[in-house]
Amino acid sequence: MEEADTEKQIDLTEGSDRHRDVISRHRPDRIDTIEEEGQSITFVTENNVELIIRLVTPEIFQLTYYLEGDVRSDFSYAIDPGFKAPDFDYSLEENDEHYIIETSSLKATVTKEKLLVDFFDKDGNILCEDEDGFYRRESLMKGISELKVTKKAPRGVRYFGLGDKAVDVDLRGRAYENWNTDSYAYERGEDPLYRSIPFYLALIEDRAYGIFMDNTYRTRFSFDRQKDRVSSFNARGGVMNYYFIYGPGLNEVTERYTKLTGTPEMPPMWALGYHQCRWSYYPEERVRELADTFREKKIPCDAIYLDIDYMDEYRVFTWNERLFPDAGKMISDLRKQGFRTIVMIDPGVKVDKDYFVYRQGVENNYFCKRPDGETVIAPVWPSKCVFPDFTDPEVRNWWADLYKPLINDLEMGGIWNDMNEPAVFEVKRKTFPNDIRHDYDGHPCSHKKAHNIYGMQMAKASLEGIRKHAPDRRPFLLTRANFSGGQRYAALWTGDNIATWDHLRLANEQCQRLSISGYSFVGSDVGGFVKKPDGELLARWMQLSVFHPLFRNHSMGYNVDGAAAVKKDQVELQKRNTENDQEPWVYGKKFTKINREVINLRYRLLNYLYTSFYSYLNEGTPILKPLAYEDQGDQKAAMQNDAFLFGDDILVSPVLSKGKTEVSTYLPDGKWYHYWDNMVFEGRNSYDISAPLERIPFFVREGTVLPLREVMQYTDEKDPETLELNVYYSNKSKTSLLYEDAEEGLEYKNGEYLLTRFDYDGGTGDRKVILKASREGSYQPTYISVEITFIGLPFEVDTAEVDGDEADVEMVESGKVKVCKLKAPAGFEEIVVS
Ligand code: MIG
Repeated sequence: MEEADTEKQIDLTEGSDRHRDVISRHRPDRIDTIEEEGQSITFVTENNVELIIRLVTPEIFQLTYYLEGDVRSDFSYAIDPGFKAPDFDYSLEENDEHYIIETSSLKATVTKEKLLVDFFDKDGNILCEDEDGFYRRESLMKGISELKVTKKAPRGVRYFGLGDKAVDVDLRGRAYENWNTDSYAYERGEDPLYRSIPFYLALIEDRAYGIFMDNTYRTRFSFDRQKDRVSSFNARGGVMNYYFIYGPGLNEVTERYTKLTGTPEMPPMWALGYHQCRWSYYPEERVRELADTFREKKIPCDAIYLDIDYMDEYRVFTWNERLFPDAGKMISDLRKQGFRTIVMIDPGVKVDKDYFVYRQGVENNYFCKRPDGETVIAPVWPSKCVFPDFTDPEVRNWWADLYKPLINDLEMGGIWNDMNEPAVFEVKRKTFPNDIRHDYDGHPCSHKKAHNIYGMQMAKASLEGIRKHAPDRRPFLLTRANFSGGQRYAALWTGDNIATWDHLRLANEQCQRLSISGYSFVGSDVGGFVKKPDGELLARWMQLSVFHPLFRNHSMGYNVDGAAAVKKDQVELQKRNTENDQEPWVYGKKFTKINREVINLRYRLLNYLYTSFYSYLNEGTPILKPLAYEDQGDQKAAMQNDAFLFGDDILVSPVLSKGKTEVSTYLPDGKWYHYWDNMVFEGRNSYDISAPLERIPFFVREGTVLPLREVMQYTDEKDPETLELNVYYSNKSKTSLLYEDAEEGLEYKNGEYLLTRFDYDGGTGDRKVILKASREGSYQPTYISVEITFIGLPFEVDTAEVDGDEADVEMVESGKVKVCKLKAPAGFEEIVVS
């Protein structure tokens, strides 16, 4: 249905017969010419719509539609500059109705009439069909109002991805917008939120594909919203430019998208430890007391955050010296206790002619301008602020250097970028007007185009600063706003959530969704940012977040008046108010113990998580996955919202409701061991699993070799003396990986890592299992022996051999199951137990 053209009504008030505006609509008609160049095929229709299909890989086709007058540019912030498109063979044929393009994996047909594009797998199974295909609408007065592609959404097709949308796992039945928005206290279903990832996946029967629209304007994705079996994606400007990414696995689609848009570098191990945050810890004595409490109570923690109040009246890159008289001393003392300090840096720069950041920015013309050249001034924390144009490389360099005192002199552990949507107080729009100008790396444009990448470019500038001023350390950066590809620069958290049970559920859904959208280094504010959780909610949130790559407790703390209620005297010392505390120890002994055990569990699992990062960085494999990723042909698995995979071999069934001490969980195909009592469960079934308050149920896949690390109070407290390896019996074979390196520093890039490949085989004889280890890389772990536990062996052990020598074994009861323990040198090659 076409919308009514109100603009075309005659303006009677003017007494003129002119239209208010001139509308034009474009739909391609018949293909007139076709041209092949390199791996690109260009179709031009008689009415001058041009479609370029670039074959990026045998599985990825890029489709770009141009009209007369469009600027041709392949500049993209999203695509990883390191991505290399390979050369490969393809064929181009034609019949009466179509052109047919085929690679070794994917086939696309283009209709000669109307330029409709359909995709098929190499066996000819349909993947995705255009419904109306390409459409563009623009007007003389407003420019492009809609650039759209409409596709069929057959019954049964499920849709996943799109970043941080606060809805259940399947996106079908709704439409979603991408426009980075400060969403304080957002609710389920609220949209848009803080970031834009215009990438989704679709599952048609058991075949998956993905679509990434590389367009930074406000975009909209609709999936059978009016039960019309149609899906569409559209943008408010720019060029229609999308990538079709074939699987056939969901996992492969995510991996391909992630490789196309890039991955970060290996995080320092400490960044995977537990983080404690609050708005805000001050003054210095309070921060020290916090640090001491963690150590006294023996609750592991690796990072402490300073929120905005550490600054001098919210001037970024300054300190309130009354609250923090000797920041350097404090940070180095915290470091000696094993804590990294992380500080917030906002984009808004206080308008103050005596302030060096403001002055430098003005002198060099670094702040965002209106079309006629005035600097835009908008209210944020310091009240009047100006905003660096992070889309200008020179501005990014300047910003990067502002970090020198924090990163180099103070050896700050990391940086936290907030409010970079960019958020603006007081106005309903919550951000800049659309006509603010940006450099866009030499492609000058308005905020309409740059809005969604503003936060990403701030993160890029910050990361450059951290890298440059601590070249030997691994950077840690946390950001709130971002765009596709921004996973290369920073970890992120899901923003200002609320301490409710539904938000715990949302945290689970949002983190899974971000992860399959290429963004795995994610977490939520544990316990909820707004309001205070009760002990049970905090404990359950802690438990879920053991399995989130970023594990950070954060809350509004004393700032109960609402985020925008800036008080002039905010920097004045407030009376200590413990009412809103949500540190792990504030709910009495029972909960303190539970929370301690939960954090300990995280530290036990660090090597496994670290290895999952390795796979994420190298293969693009998401660290969190819905169960559809495990067995996409299994309709029941595809319907699960709660249970998810953490890394490749752990399935987590979190408790997400108040008062529950049991979860009902579906397990996909194969055998799964309940971590806590080693009971084995047969997949493709649902089970009720007991989940007392102190325990989150999770399962390990049969045949897995699960590394377990010694619990420490912080990740580099000491060199581990040993590593435990749990081997979960299976009568089949399976490979598990273990990635290790120095956990900090960049030597791993020169081969100083150790990648161990464990080949487990339980299928070689009735009463026998074999575990082989092969290794790559030059890193030497500090421990010299490993403790191996074989779990679930269906036979009594007679002998165990380690590299041909008989070894002592110990049979012990563990939960309801007998397990067999033995020691081996760290560099063992083969163990046979029979
Ligand atoms: O307007 O810096 O999401 O984590 O504590 C609120 C204060 C500004 C919003 C962030 C939140 C942070 C808070 N910030």
